[in-house]
Amino acid sequence: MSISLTALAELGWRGDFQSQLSLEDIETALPVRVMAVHRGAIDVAGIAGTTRLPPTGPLRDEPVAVGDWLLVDRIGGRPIRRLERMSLFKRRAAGTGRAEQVIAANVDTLFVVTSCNRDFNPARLERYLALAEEARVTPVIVLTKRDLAEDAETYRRQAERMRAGVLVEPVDGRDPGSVATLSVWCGPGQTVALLGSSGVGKSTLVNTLTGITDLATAGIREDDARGRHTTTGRAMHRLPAGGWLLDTPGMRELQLVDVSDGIEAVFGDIADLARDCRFRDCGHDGEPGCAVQAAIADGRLDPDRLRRYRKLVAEDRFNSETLAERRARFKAFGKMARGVMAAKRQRRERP
Ligand SMILES: Nc1nc2c(ncn2[C@@H]2O[C@H](COP(=O)(O)OP(=O)(O)OP(=O)(O)O)[C@@H](O)[C@H]2O)c(=O)[nH]1
Ligand SMILES: [Mg+2]
Ligand SMILES: [Zn+2]
Repeated sequence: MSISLTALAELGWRGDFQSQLSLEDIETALPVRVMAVHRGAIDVAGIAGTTRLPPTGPLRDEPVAVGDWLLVDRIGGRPIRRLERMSLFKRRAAGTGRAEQVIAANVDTLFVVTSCNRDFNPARLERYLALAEEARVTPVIVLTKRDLAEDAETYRRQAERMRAGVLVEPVDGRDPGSVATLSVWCGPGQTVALLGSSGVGKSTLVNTLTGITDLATAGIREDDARGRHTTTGRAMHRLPAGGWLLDTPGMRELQLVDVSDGIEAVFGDIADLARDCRFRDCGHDGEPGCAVQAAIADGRLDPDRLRRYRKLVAEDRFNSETLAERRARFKAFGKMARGVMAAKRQRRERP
């Protein structure tokens, strides 16, 4: 049996995954994509349809995200290994350990959702763009509620300045005709995810894109740690255009941690200017020969953007450093605890 590449392509299979297969893999294994993650099991889809896998093999030792590609045994259907991801959204879990959690993998496009009204927030946009960059996902800024704005073009131009070359689409999220401009990113084999703060119109957009009237209630129900029922909905939803909408509640709580490269990329305009500052370590704070301040003085750079940049850098540094320190402390504690246990055992063993 040869692998049906068209069927796989519809699930988002790419050359980048194909090239990870050895000849032996091709003979003995089949690729499947993770469609939903439940506690203690995952749903995968491949050329043989959809199946549920128990947490064995790589699923036991390693967290798997919605959107991941796995290789499974052709005969037993058991998972063999996870393929390298083309993109990954992750976050730190809440609580003391703050382990890394994988949220969504192999996303092609991130719809960064914000609205054409007083909710429009440049700082938030820049933050989301930095997260997209870090996850290696192409962002598209979706400006909802264009019908409520007197001049949606003003918002579009402002959004376009958040990152050089970023695509911006103003839409009325309730109108299928208007949302149709997003269909280029929703075609066969394409995976999209959404990020945006409360009330900007994410659910409305999802409903219009999928044609499902209430996705929130179509989510997967499972018990949370306290035994309550919550709608988790960590799943991929089929889009009528042939693509996949990756819906995960974890996306909403993505924090700015370890995204310094993403920030530098989003604020590439400031980095470009800074190259012309007289001092290599210029703080753009009144030093002579500062190209950044010169750009502000003649209106090429918005002083607010420089402020927001500094704030994001500081925030990322604070979050990342604190976590590193915390990790080090836990490591030291673990070492101490193991030492105490070993000492106890030795004492017990001695007559
Ligand atoms: N006029 C207009 N109203 C919109 C548009 N998009 C969303 N709305 C309205 O805005 C409100 C909030 O939209 P939701 O889709 O629930 O927002 P959300 O982003 O899912 O919010 P959370 O679930 O809280 O994160 C609803 O009353 C929508 O009907 C739009 O493009 N135009
Ligand atoms: Mg919603
Ligand atoms: Zn400078």
